[in-house]
Amino acid sequence: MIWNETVECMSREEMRKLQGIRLKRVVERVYHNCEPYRKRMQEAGVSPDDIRSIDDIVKLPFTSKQDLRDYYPFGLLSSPMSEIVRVHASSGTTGKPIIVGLTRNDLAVWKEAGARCLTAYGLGKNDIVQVSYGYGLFTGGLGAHAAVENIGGTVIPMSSGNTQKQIMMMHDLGVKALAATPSYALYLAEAIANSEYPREEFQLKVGIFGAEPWTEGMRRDIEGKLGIKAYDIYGLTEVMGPGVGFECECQNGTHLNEDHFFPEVINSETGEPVAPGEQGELVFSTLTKEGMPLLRFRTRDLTHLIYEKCECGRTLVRMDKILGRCDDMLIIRGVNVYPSQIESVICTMEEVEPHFFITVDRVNNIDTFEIQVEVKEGYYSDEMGKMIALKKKVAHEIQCVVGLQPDIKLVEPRFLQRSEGKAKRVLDKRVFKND
Ligand code: DLL
Repeated sequence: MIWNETVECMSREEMRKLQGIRLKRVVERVYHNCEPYRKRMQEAGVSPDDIRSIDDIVKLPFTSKQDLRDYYPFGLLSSPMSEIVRVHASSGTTGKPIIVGLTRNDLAVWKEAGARCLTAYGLGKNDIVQVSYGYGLFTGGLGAHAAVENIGGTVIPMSSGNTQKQIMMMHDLGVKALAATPSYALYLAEAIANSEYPREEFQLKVGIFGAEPWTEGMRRDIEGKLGIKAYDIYGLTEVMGPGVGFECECQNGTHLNEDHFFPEVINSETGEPVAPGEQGELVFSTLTKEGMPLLRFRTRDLTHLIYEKCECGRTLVRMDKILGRCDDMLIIRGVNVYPSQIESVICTMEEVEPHFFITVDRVNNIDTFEIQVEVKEGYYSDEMGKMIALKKKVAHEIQCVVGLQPDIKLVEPRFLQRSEGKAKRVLDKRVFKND
């Protein structure tokens, strides 16, 4: 089933025409309503009159996460605050999060995008969907929630955590689809296997998994353990949370809702578009957003685009699975973490040196997050109580900024290897697993 056949199966020519009209409109909007955009465009010598078709997009300057930080919290809004009905946030590279503001119409577009995803997964109004993405500033919970309501399904707004209750609800209410991070899905699968409920008693058939990279191996693992079909859902806070892209039944790439989110792939070093089909950094322009439209936003996600028509009948462009990132952002238990955030905390604490080493792994399907922190000479002590208190303090300060509790290992002064070049501060052991 296809939710919006007119758009999802539109000819390339028609789609480009629609994208061109919408691009012109959004460029006018930001130019007239958002000072930083106007300035940036003037510096680049481009005005709304220069945008006549979607091909003209390359004339526009890029936007980056740094811009969202520089204009924190509301400097990039293109609608008056009175039109903003919702705020979401995602982690930035230092203490401050990135804030986005959405209008009523933005929420309508979001739930339209979400409905296309769920329909592609074979879900409809008779289905019960358990949303185990976190509700709150993170877009996962509320984004998936609105999508289920839009297709007329029944949503169970579980949010994340409380695994035993998750399993009970899934079992007792006859849940057909689970929306969660793939790593949490794996964790749940193991917990179900160890629970009092036999797997045959579950109605679960579909997984709606995203918010972090996952491999084909992980897909097979989850599908086998839960006896379901696992689909990819892609999105990012700045552009629109879950629903920017989705897999269809062919599972041959992730379709992008390109009538709302125009994708480009560029060489991340030069900023030039790559040759068609070549890998590079994914860039999005929001074509219909009102609250905080983004022009040529650099996602830092690496992938390539596939323009051939898909066997499912959709013509919406597809992207390959996200192959990695061209910045140092880690996604740990679904939470975006930058080493620079940790550095910003450590550097303000007088008891520790500005030296640390992060190790991320996956044990029993749960991400582990350990940070070795070097204690300063005068603060290093044989007294256990003192060291435990310091460990707790460091963990707490980091949690306040990152939103995730690390396992702190305090080490003696000069324990960590010093680097002569770029400091190597991260070991991510997960990358080689599951495939
Ligand atoms: O993770 C939005 C989301 C929620 C998507 C629920 C899907 C499901 P952020 O927290 O801003 O937003 O993180 C965005 O997560 O740039 C990618 O690096 C990564 N990511 C998101 N979905 C996928 C996916 C949400 N399906 C960042 N595959 C993005 C791989 C993904 N990476």
